[in-house]
Amino acid sequence: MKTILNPTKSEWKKALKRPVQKTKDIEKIVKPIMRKVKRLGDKALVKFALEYDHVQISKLLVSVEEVKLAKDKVSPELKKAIILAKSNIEKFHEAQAGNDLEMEVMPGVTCMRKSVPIQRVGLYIPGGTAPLFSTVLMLGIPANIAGCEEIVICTPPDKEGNIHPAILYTADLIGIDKIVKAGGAQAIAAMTYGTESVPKVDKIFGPGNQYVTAAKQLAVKKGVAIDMPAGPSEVLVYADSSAVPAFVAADLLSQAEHGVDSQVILVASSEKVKDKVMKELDAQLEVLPRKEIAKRALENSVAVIVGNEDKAIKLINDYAPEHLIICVENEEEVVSSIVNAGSVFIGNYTPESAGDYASGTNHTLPTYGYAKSYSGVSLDSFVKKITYQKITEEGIKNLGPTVEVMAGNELLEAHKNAVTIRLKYLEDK
Ligand code: HSO
Ligand code: ZN
Repeated sequence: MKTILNPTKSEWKKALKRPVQKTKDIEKIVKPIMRKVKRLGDKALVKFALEYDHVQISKLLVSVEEVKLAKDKVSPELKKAIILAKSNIEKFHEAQAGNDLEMEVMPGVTCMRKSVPIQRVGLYIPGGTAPLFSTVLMLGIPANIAGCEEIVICTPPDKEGNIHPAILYTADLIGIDKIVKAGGAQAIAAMTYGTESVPKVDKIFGPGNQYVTAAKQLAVKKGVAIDMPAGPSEVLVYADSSAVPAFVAADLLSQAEHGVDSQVILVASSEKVKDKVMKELDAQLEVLPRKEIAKRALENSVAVIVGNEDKAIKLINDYAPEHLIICVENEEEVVSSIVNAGSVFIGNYTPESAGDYASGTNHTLPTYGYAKSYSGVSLDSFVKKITYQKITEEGIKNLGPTVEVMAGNELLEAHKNAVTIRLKYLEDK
């Protein structure tokens, strides 16, 4: 991890630059995959599973028996943990409902807005080195609460053609029964176009590698919405002498172990704070099973020493981290000054891991600086808002002349006439 001391804005901009994503090269690989899935449907999914995942799949859809078997393989301890996480995530996401509104803006003119579920959603759950069954909770729970009609999960199988038992257990627990053994760009293509086994969906959610991300971007061009643009995962920890160095180091490492491209940033109030964290980091890194991944992620990572709090806040808002951990004396003021972050973790006893799994907030968050303009996944992500209006005779009399004047001045005579004809009708009545 390299260190920079009291940087100017241009220095920190350079040091905290995210790695450039080579989207064009990846698109070149992904486009033919998308086309093939569109043309050949399930056949293409089977073919790509053999080619990329080295597994021959006889049935793409997970069967009831497979789910049953998986349930027996999950330990009671893990089941208990997943059930508790589910309860917290449900509570927090259920509380996000209920912002429908209805108001009479002037006599006889009523406007309404109602949340309506997105009908068909596709959830992508990565497999690979870390099977993210927690993501099943984070995406499946709000989809259920929103009332989405059709929910499909796509997730890659292992070399034996099986899905990780905890993914199947979790999906079953929240009532999702359509699980397809498909990963990578081909899974996104299947949800974009629909195949014999995979329904075409209206919106695709979930994290994934660069191929999945590129495929999601291409899906957008085909009229399918996505949760958000994505880049590698990241955390920024802002620490002063009130932070426990061992905790800070543990948080940095928890993000670093996600992938070699993860970025972790430490903003320390002094060199002393930074040194203490680094010492802990080195010691903790040595004993991590995913040490090699974390080590490489740390190579892309930076410690910044910023003595001045205002400047630290400016740097954080400029970087717009996916996860922001704040461990400083002046906690409240710093928290209230944050305007760009995916999710904020406050104080020594709030590790990012809590939000990753079980506190109740969602862990699907904007990376790569998108926190400047995107929110993380929430109940809102699974609904769209329809507006309604109802105008009475009295209402059209009150509002009509205004519309006539505006339409006339935009030189849109037909618009104006749609009002005039009604007002005249009422006059003649
Ligand atoms: N930190 C990840 C989420 C996750 N962590 C899932 C563990 N499992 C999102 O950036
Ligand atoms: Zn994580």
